[in-house]
Amino acid sequence: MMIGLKLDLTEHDLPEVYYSIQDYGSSTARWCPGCGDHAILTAVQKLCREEQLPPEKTVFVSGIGCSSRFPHYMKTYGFHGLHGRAFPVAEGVKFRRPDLDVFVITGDGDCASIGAGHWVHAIRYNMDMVVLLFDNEIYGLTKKQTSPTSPLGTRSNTHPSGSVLPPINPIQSTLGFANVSFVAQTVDWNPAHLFATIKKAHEHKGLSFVRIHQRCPIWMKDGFTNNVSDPDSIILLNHENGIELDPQVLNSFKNVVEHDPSNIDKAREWANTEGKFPIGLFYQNPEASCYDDYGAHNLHMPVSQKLEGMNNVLDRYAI
Ligand SMILES: Cc1ncc(C[n+]2csc(CCOP(=O)(O)OP(=O)(O)O)c2C)c(N)n1
Ligand SMILES: [Mg+2]
Repeated sequence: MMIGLKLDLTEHDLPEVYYSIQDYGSSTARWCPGCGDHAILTAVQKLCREEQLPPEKTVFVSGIGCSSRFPHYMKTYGFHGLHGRAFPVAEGVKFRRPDLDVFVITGDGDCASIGAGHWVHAIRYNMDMVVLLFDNEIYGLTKKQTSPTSPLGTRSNTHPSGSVLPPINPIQSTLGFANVSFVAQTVDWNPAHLFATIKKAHEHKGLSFVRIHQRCPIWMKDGFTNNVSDPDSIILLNHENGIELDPQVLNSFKNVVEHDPSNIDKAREWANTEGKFPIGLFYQNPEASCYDDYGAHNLHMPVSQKLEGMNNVLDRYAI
């Protein structure tokens, strides 16, 4: 019973449709308990809710790996593709459907090993999409093979006596690729920083590359334990144009340094840091050319007309 309560809905200017977190959640995630992927899923669903991304206009494209199961857990469009091939699929989607919000989900093996060629060119094409690299420093799905980001000496099924080659640093590499426009690093165990980083990446026009240090409690039990228990092992890159953090979150870091994300030389220096690892926005260049600007937009046709054209062509093959 509502006595004396007068609801004047016009005053509140309620949106016709409001998407809640539940509207983005699909089946229960089948990742192991304690896997960092759960935290990333939560952060992404929160972003979708905060930005009110229409599920039918949002696409998650992945390759193969534990992390690449991500699209199954989002009630949006999704494409769980082939190992290492998330980038070209996402580029195809974005080129033909610039109206869609595209996210790429890739693992360290998926991106930096079998998919490395596509990684280089995706950065150079700089199409408007968010790339989340789930870096657990191991092949998780196939149960512990050395990945290109495994620290030197990592014991795995492929290197029982310890890996013998120095790892690739995805931040350092990406900062070296032509036409790079956005590079950030975060960790799965700091939800505030994780969320703020993904949000900043989503705001950027162009390809936003975000490497997320991600825990794998089964195959890399000791990975990141020092960093999780000792926040001082992390250096926070801070700047007015960087990742926006609440003062409480900012104050929880002991090592905070000012880093202007327009300075690529400094960004490369930070990427080379040994021992402690820096998180935050390394580099952003909003002026970099976007290859999608030469796609559907450049045909001076509305998307509806393009779709009609595509459907006409496909109809020729209808049986
Ligand atoms: C062409 C091809 N080669 C190899 C495999 C086997 N395979 C599946 S997932 C995977 C590695 C996954 O590691 P990563 O990308 O780091 O993802 P994670 O499972 O750690 O999230 C490999 C080698 C495959 N599915 N397809
Ligand atoms: Mg991995």
